[in-house]
Amino acid sequence: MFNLILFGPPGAGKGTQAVKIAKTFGWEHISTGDILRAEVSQGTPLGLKVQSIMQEGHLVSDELLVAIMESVFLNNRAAEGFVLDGFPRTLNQAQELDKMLLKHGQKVSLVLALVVNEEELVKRLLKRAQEHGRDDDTEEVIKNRLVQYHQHTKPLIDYYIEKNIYQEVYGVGSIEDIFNQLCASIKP
Ligand code: B4P
Repeated sequence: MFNLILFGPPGAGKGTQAVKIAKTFGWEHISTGDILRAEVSQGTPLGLKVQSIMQEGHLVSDELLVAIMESVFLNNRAAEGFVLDGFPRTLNQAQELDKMLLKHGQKVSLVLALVVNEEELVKRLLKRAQEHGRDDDTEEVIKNRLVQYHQHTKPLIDYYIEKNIYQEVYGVGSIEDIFNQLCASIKP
């Protein structure tokens, strides 16, 4: 089983590329953002709990995310690979993911990071706000999401460099060119 993490700040193109990679390699695409948004739109107890946290651009608790991911893995045991998009986002989530995979004789195979400058990130997310009206794509909330990224998620880079499974791809340019570069790094 190939376990790929697509890594990067909000707006880097993780969601966009994860869909294409999953389709090309026949793997399961797991977007924690999509899972949480579906819970919110269905008004489930979990959705009600996380709605305001997401609207403010904060991170949902590790405990909830780890429980969600555990059930996703259990429900997809036949998958040949996973593309994780938006998870892990904290050191604790990364450690819990390792433990979870180890329990099933698995490990993270590769972390591919999309590198995009902050000006471009904000531009993309504001454009998406105009097109799709996502609650967390306002200027104020985008700023907070970037702060959260720098404080909690960016430190994961060192964690994965130490494990020798971290690679970067420049994430500015055409979606197709970036996709081709990502694919060139994936060797299942
Ligand atoms: P996510 O849904 O993961 O949101 P995101 O980080 O903004 O990434 P997204 O996938 O949407 O952006 P993308 O780069 O694809 O998370 C939302 C919230 O959920 C978080 O703030 C948090 O509250 C919660 N959450 C999720 N996971 C969590 C976790 N593990 N722990 C705690 N909380 C969690 O695309 C951005 C835009 O750029 C798109 O409009 C796209 O069309 C465009 N784009 C893509 N590639 C481009 C390119 N090459 N050129 C120009 N535009 C491009």
